[in-house]
Amino acid sequence: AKTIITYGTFDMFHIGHLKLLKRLSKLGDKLIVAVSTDEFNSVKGKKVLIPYKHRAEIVRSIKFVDEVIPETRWEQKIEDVEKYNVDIFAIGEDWKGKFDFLKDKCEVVYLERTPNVSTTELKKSLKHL
Ligand code: C2G
Repeated sequence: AKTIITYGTFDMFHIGHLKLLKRLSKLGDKLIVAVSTDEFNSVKGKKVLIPYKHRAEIVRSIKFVDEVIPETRWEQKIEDVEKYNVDIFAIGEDWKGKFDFLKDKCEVVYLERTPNVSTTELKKSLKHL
C-alpha cells in the first residue's frame, strides 16, 4: 500500500487545500496530513486565525484523509518518512526544491497550487466587508 504524506497549516480551510488533498489521495492508498501546530506556525513566522485543534479536526473530517498528525518541527519530516513508511512526500510548488533532501528516502512531488485562492486573499477580502 502506497503512503503519501503532506504538511501544512490549513488555516481557514478552502478549496485550494481541498483540491490539493484530493489530488494527493489519488497518488496512493493512504494519505497522512501533518497539520502545523500554533507554536510551529510562529516558528514559521505565520499568523493563524483558527487554532490547531479546529484545523486538525476539519482536515481529519475529510473523507480522503486517512490520518492527521501534528507538525511541530521542521526536522520531523525525516523521522515521519521512516516512521510511517512513506512512499511519497508531496506539497504545493510554493515549496519547490525546499524538501529535496527527502529524495533519498522517498519520492518528492511538488504539485501546482490552485490559483486565486489563499488564506491571505481571504483575510484581505474579509477586511472590506
Ligand atoms: N495550497 C494550494 N493552493 C492554494 C493554497 C494552498 O495547493 N491556493 C497548498 C499549499 O501549496 C500546501 C497546502 O495547500 O501544500 C497547505 O497550504 P498552507 O496551509 O499554506 O501550508 P504552509 O503554511 O505553506 O505549510 O512544513 C511545510 C509547511 O508546514 C507548509
